[in-house]
Order: sequence, then C-alpha cells, then structure tokens
Amino acid sequence: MSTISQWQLRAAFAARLSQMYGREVPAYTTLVDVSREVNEDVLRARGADAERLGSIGRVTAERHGAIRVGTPRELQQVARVFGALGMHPVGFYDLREAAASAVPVVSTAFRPIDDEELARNPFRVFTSMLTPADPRFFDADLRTRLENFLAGRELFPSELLTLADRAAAERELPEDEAERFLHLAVRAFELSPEPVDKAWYETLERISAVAADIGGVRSTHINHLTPRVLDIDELYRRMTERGIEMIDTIQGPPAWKGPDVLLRQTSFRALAEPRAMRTPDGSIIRGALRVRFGEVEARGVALTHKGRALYDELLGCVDEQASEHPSEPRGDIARAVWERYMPGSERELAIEGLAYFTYRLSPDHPRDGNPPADLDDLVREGWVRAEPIVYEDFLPRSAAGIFQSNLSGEGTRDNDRQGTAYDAAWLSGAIGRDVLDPFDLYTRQQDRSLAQVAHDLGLTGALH
Ligand code: OOG
Ligand code: NI
Repeated sequence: MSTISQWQLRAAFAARLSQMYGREVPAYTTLVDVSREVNEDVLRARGADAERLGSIGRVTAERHGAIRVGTPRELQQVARVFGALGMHPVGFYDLREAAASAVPVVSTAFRPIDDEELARNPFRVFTSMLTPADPRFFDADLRTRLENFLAGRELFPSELLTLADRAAAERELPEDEAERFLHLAVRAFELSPEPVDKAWYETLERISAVAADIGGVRSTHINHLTPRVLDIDELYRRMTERGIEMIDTIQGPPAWKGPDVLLRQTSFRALAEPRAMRTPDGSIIRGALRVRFGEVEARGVALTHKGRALYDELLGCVDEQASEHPSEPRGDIARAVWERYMPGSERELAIEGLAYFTYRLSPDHPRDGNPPADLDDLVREGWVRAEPIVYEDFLPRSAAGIFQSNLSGEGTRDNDRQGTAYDAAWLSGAIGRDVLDPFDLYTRQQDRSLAQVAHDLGLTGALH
C-alpha cells in the first residue's frame, strides 16, 4: 500500500480544513474565490514578476489558520497534531501587550521551516493559548473556575494523537491511517453542535470575548482561515463591491510604490452564527455568537532585526502623526512616512541589511575575469542575483488588530495589577518543544545561500 508523506498530509489537511470552513462560513468561500480572481489578474498583468515572492501554485494553495486553546496541555496536543504535518512552533507573540482591549492570550505559529517544505506547502496556524493566571483579567475565583473547566475537557481524541505521533516519527503514514488521521484532525476543529452554557459564556465574555470563545465552550474550532492574495487593495475593493462588510483597515505596511515587506492583512467582519445555548434552568434556546470570520493577506520580504526596528519606528511615527491629524486618513499618513524613510527598492533593502534574500549565481553571469569578493559588487556586476525571502510569520500589532476588530466589546482589564510574565522560553517549556526564533531561520537560509555562492565562485572569504 502506498504511503502519504508529511507534506502531503499537510497539503491535504489545509485543503480539507478550507473545504470544511467554507461549508461552515460561506463568505469565506467568496473570499477564496475573489482572491483567486485577483491573483489570476495580477499574474496576467505582471507576468513572472508576480511570482517573485512564491510560485502561483504555492500562493494559490497558501492558507493560514487561527486556533485558540486553553492550557499548556492542550497546546502540547496541538503541537503533536501539527508535528505530524511537519509544522513547528515559530515565534512568540504576546497579544496581551499588543492589544488595547482585553486579549488575554500568548501565541506562537506552527509552520514548516525548511525552504523545500515551505515551497511544497507553507500552511501555518497561528495558535493562541489563554492566560487564566494573569490577574489583570481574571481574579482568583474566576481563574480557579476557568482552570477547572478547561481541565475537564478533551479537545483531541487519543486515536488522533497516536496517529499524529506515528506520522511524526515515521515522517509518513500508510494511506488508510492517513485518511483516518485527516478525518479526525479536521473534525477536531469543526464547530461543535453541543449547547453552550449561556451563563458561563457570558461571565467570561464580560472579561474578554476571546476568553469566552476559548474557555466558554467544551471544544475548540478554527477561528478563521486566510488565503494569500497578490493585491490586497484590489481584493478589499472587490469584496466591498460584493457587499461584504470588511473591517475598516488593512493592517500592516501601507499601500505604496516600494517593495512589499512583511505582511498586510484585512478581514471581513465576524458573522453571527446560530449556536444552541443552555440557560440556567436547563432549557435549550437558539442563540447566536459572532466570533468567526475570514481574513486575507499579502506577504512581502522578511525584514532583519534592523529592518524590523525601522518598521516599528515608522509605525510609531505614523501613530503620532495620526493622533495629531485625526481627520487625515491613516493610510495617507503612513504612505507619506514610508516614502520618506523606507528604502524604495529591494536593492537598497539588501545593501542596508534591512531584509533577507536568497543569493544565487545568475545563469547569465560573466564567464571570464575574477569575481569581486564583495557581495554588493557581485550583485551590481550581474554575477549574483538576490531573491527576496518571503515573510512566513505574523505581526503582533496586526494580530491584535485582527482580534480586536472582530470583538463585540472591549472587555475589562485592570492595568493596576502586574501581568504574569511569559516569554518564548516559558512557552517552549509549556509546549515541551523549542519555540524557534524566526530571525534565526531567515538568517540561516540567507547564510546558506551565501556559502553556496562563495563556493560556486571559488571565493575563499565569506560573503555577508
Ligand atoms: C488570531 C489573530 C492573529 C493573524 O493573522 O495575525 C492572526 C486569532 O484571532 O485567533 O491570525
Ligand atoms: Ni490570521
């Protein structure tokens, strides 16, 4: 019997999850259709240039999902399920700090980490874990009730976890087991028909709608899925034309004439979904919850620490100007700031060490003469080509914005209390596996390509 490799499992899981979510949230299907149309148009208009940040095959299949769990134990189990798909925890995001309203979670993203794996299918899942121990949100009594509630639920059946461990160990599964694994894995993220305990949900909702979505129900579900689009401004226009209500802004860098960097995201507003509710007297009524939505994103080149510091600085600058000129559209302010301070070409980003690139020998490089030993000269003289490394991760401020824009209320937080500190090391301990540093991954990819170029050209010194 044939076997299914990890990347095939990952691609199949992403595709089935997408089908499932499209049945549950039909507007998501519209979003996927419009994204595909925009991508086809961009490809037609820009040709090969449209594929600079990933082949059209990769981009068309590309999705990220978002899920939310309650405890380290649940997060460990999630890590086993995604480990089966060749996805590893990358990056630490503290949304408690990034959000103005109450978003009591810390997060990581599970994703493939090797270039070839990313090229095959880059499916990633932004995964958040509730922080009941943070006294800014939960008092001692509510914390205990919440932890007890979470301890008593089982999100993932043991059969799923056993199959996941086998896939991770053997890096593949026999066809039958693969089918069973995919079935159970997708089912674990479906919306449960089980009635929601109305009083309990509302208790948590007063603190934070996110806390209620996570800790107010006995199962988990996919919160949103996100296709990738090559022109997010055009996508936004077309969705609005179709009468779908989008959130107010596109998060992240502004629309501008320079290179695409990092990540731009927007979403349609969470829709009211019918959910059965159990009232305190035990009767079941028809209710509705508004938590799930569809998001879309455009990805650009990954920035180095230095580039990221510049990005964060410009964000601060835009904030400041926007508060001074409240009537001016934020997008216009941001564009002006970027045009002034952000280098307007990939080449400048590379020379200033602001972004990551894969360097390759040009097929048409000069055959005679000695190659210069300096990277900029090699690029300028046409020996070597620099291809942007696409940003595979997330942005805390945009993530917080996406969370917030889809919350019904602000919730409550007591900023006089000291928050519980969490960091990547803590999260690694909680998951039981290393949370990788995204900058390390990009640096390694760039360095590997430089070593290869130096080798190909017979250079003795290192390129950097
Ligand atoms: C996750 C929000 C973050 C993104 O794309 O930045 C996110 C959530 O709502 O659970 O998905
Ligand atoms: Ni998202």
